[in-house]
Amino acid sequence: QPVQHLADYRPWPFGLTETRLDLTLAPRDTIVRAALDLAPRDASDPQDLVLDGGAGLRLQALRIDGQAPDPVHVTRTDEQLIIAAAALPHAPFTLETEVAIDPADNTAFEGLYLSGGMFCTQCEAEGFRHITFYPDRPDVMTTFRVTLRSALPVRLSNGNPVGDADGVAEWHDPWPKPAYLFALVAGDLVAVSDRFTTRSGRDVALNVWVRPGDQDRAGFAMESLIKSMRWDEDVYGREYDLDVFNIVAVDDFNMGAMENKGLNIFNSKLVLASPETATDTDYERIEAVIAHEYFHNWTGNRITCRDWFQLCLKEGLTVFRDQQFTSDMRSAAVKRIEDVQTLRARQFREDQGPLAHPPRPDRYEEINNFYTATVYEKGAEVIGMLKNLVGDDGYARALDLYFTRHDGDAATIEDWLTVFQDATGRDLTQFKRWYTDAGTPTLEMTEDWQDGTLTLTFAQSTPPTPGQPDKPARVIPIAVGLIGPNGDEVTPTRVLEMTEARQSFTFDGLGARPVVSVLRGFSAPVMLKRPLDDATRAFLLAHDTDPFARWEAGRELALSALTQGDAAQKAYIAAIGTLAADEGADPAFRALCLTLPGEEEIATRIAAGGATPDPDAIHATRSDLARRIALTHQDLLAGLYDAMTVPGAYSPDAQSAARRSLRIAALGLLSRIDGGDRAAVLFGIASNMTERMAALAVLVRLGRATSALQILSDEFGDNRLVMDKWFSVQVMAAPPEQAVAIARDLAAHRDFDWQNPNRFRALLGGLAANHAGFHAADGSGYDFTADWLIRMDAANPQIAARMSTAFEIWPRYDAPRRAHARNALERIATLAGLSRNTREMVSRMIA
Ligand code: B3K
Ligand code: ZN
Repeated sequence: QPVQHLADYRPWPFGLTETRLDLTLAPRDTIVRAALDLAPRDASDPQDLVLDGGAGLRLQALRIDGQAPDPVHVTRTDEQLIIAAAALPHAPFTLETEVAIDPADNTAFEGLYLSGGMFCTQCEAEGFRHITFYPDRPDVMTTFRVTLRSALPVRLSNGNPVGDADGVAEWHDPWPKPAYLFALVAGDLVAVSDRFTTRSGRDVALNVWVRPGDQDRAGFAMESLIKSMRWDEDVYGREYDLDVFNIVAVDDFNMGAMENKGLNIFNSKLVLASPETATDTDYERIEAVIAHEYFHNWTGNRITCRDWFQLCLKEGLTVFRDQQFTSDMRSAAVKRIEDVQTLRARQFREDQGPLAHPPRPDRYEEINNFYTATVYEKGAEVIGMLKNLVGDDGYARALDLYFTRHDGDAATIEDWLTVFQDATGRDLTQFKRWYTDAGTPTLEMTEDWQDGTLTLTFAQSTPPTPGQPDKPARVIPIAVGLIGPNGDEVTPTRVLEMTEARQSFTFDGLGARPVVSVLRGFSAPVMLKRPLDDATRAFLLAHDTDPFARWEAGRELALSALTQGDAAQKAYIAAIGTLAADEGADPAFRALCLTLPGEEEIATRIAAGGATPDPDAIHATRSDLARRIALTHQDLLAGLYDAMTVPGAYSPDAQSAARRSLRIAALGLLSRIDGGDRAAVLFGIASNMTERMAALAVLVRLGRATSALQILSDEFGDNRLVMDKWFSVQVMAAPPEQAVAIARDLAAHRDFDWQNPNRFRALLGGLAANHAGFHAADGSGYDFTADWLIRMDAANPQIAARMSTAFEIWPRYDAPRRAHARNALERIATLAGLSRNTREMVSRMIA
């Protein structure tokens, strides 16, 4: 398939008014009968009917208005079925097809497949074409009627149930939708059920479907769904629009979850949770992803994307909405810091390497390669900036207009920006660059103080990215507050709008020179550089009223402690000691301040400064600093560790989780000097998985986890999700010099079911997350990963291509490492039969 270009978009030349599907499910020879009610858009200009669908579809019948067309008018290519215009009526007609497919052989988990005896589907982005011949593009929207035939007890599809008897279920979805939102499930499932009444009085049946035996771990998912439905009504005025909402948990799933209309399908790790098996982080993720998929009902389903270049229209907005939801359910300050950490670790990293692309790309070969941190997380940041610029009222008016104007549409980024322009009167021409230009801008700030006037001068620049050598200036909203020498805020937060490459802003009438708190709330996704001494950073860490800026001051101090000398370390250690002891502060915030930046983030920072990161040195320096913190503050940390227990039964709420996070932060630091004794005790007595996993990670790092690992596998050997953790922690937390050898041993373990995406990610993703281990100087981490990518590519291209991003920043390392990485990538690139997915990724990386 050639490169797809945004500029080549053309509407489909037919209208589609209804799709009827009839499936007889079987592991092999599932029969799919499809009837499509079509009409040419322009009868005076006859067009061929081009349907997507490749060699995997065994065509058994083809009829136009009940008649088989003359075979000379029918062509099949590797990826399409083409019926010549000459064989088509000039008026509305019905196309019927019948194909046979083999879900049991579908190891790519795209289209219709089997997972543990259950039939399920994944159609985004282009999976529907593996089920039947169809115009598989998001701008073709229609209603669906589906008949499912299967002896399995539960048979689900989109929309409302019409009937279910004698192994035949019928579903009708009245809301027009593109094929990527189609889904079906058939299996031996049980439901946790509840009901929800929408504010206009619609009574909705809610079900979370799981395998028998898993019901007691599905309650939290249901609670999260109900909270999401209420929140979307309260905050966005968006109601649910069907009589049922089904969620199904599936063990084999390529990503997190999928927003199919009325039938969300989830990776079981984002549904199932109990205190004994899931961590606080798992609970928070479940709540957020249930919300995300539910919110897609309006931002994604009712209003979808015109084409896949517009993917961030639905994903950026839906991430932004789920972030708002989590801030409302939990601590807004902590959530913002967590989101910035994720953005830096994943998106800034992506922007720094050969895979950098804008939130709205204008070319791709394989769209599944563009479900990235840039499309999702940066897509959400761009909306946050927009909201900053137009204000809360402007944002609310624009969103109302978006929903009224575009309900039922397949829309574009242009449509989205036009709504903001129309609702607020603001010209967004320059703002649009955030969507079309790749790269993380660097923002430099200098200060000048004279006679009561403070002048802040900012300079922005963005390094070149693939295909985009020149980067014009962008609009950057810079939230600034001023703090007086005594620690009081003298100027509350104000958003400066930078539009030039270089621009100054003044604050006058000031009595004494203030300390500048800048980029409050991380008001723009940029790398800020400002000359600031450690004492001033420590002052901000103590006094800033903006929690993000306060945390950021600590982060900057930590980075300076890691790269500068002894004095910087002393300043940092003293400052975080004060903060950790501050009983007035949220324990989760204190935990975030006590946690050192990760090795990956440190490497990204070093590379952004133009230097070459040395993974071994980063690892050693970071470990030393952690040890120094522990030595200096051992009494304080031991006190926190003992005090931050949570009495009573486990609860995943934010306050309890906050206390556990501070306790765990203290545990991690103390383990640098107590030999892991506390962790060994905690692993033995803790009854919740949060503390057990934290203790286990410490024990793995210290090489004393043998018996703990044994205990965990004896207890949970038959629980896939716990065993995924068991695999990943051993590699992720391993001493770097042993990580590859441990990964190799685990890959030979009888429970390493590599075709299961979660298990594969646990091991290979665990290694990629061990920065110094993956980047082992002898190239062994690269070779091991390449071997497995090659093997996985033959079974499941999406997973292989996704995991290949472990290499995405290879050019920033030293020459010997670069040579090893290039060899590994070239070994993959030259493979015969490589998938389009992995080929595109690897060729972009070695271009
Ligand atoms: N829209 C899906 C992701 C589909 C990924 C296709 N490779 C889940 C989500 O973002 O909500
Ligand atoms: Zn999404």
